[in-house]
Amino acid sequence: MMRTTKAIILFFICPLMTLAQPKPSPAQLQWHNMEFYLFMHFGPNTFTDKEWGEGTEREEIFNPSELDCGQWCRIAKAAGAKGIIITAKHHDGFCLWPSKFSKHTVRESKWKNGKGDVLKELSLACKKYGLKFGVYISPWDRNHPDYGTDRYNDVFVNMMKELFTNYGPIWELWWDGANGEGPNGKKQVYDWHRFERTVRQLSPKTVVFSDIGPDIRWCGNENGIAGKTNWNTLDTVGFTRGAGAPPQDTLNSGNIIGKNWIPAECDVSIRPGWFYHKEQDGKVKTPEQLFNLYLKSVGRGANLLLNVPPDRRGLINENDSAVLTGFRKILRRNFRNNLVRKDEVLVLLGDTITSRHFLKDNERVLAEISDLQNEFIQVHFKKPTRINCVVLKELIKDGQRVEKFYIQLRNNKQLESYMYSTIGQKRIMSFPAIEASDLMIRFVEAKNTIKITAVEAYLLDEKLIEK
Ligand code: FUL
Repeated sequence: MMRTTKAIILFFICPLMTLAQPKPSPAQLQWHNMEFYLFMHFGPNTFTDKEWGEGTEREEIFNPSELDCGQWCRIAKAAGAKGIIITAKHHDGFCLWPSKFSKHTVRESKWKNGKGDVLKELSLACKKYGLKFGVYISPWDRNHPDYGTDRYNDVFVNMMKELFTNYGPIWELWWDGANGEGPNGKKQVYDWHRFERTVRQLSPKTVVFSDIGPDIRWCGNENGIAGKTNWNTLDTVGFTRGAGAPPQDTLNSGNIIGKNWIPAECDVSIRPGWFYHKEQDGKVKTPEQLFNLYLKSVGRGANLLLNVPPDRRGLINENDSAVLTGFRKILRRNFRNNLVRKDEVLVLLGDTITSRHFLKDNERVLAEISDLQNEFIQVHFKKPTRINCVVLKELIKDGQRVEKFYIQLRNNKQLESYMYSTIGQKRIMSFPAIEASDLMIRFVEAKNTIKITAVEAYLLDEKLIEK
């Protein structure tokens, strides 16, 4: 009798538990596949050598001599980036489009006699080159006369309406957390609920970034580095954007039992500053440094948003573009040759093979593991293979489940073990090279049945392994 009651209760509770596990929305799932895209900080600061404009800069200083958004897109494509997010309005309030709700825009500048529109040019170029188009719009506005009053919330909503109506589809919208004083010395009380409603109504497929989402969260630093433990889930109750955001280490690793699916995006600049400064032409990161950042962002299940600021000509500088080409080459060369053949991947229960790769729900699940004590993945290489990198992926469409696992690499003389925590969209693990006859992946803790969609191994250039 007791047993039956228990069974009935479990029958009702279990599906609920599964339901309660956060999962990505279709738009977030698509976002996860974007992996790497470019950020472009461009505006009056490009011409004044500032990082934060005062909002008092004369509009005429914005005057790129050779602006070519096609060049930005060609370089983004060549770098393997899948989209571009541009600072449509930074904290100085200058609009890169002729907004009807501001008098501090490209229309008031000398560029193309006030007839230019950077957003129009970039959104069209992105379409032409097959890149996603995203927009950064700073809520903080050091120029707008209404900033610090209720009227500014209308202004901000109206500006977003212009963006969605005239330049869509907008794939990602970026809300910066900074909230300082405006021209009248007052800080704005933002109507975030209204801002969110506006986006959802006008463009339900747009993913919205801010410190705490709703769709994408900040990774807690501007160095482009996600946590070694990186949960796609976050609790946001009691937190706000900006000063009231969760602690940076929480943003960096997420919350293991977080209620909302809000994955991390890692933003970082290819140069020391966000905006272009000539004196930083010699300080562009190297292709190897970018590869290292890739391992620490994409390789930890986050996305990489790499800032490449156009210069005063309105072009991506030659130094930056050379580095991006180099980065793409390194990526291609090192991840070209997956040394694991699909038929070498086994899921073992003791000595018995329990499953090979199979198709499920139209998703290619390579291994499904529910008995953590006894089941594990084994790659038995046909012949000993030198590797220093293993890549795993989880089927995150069903939620993020792996909490703790270790990999073991074996040959007849050596057994090396490395412990890790989360996997998520992608986990890239690198270690000193070893000639392995077998690779074992053993799971220690998980929230639910584990579904692995990729098991890969590579031999990276020795100097590229994660330090
Ligand atoms: C920060 C801003 O204050 C910086 O200027 C830059 O835009 C960076 C991406 O976000 O909060």
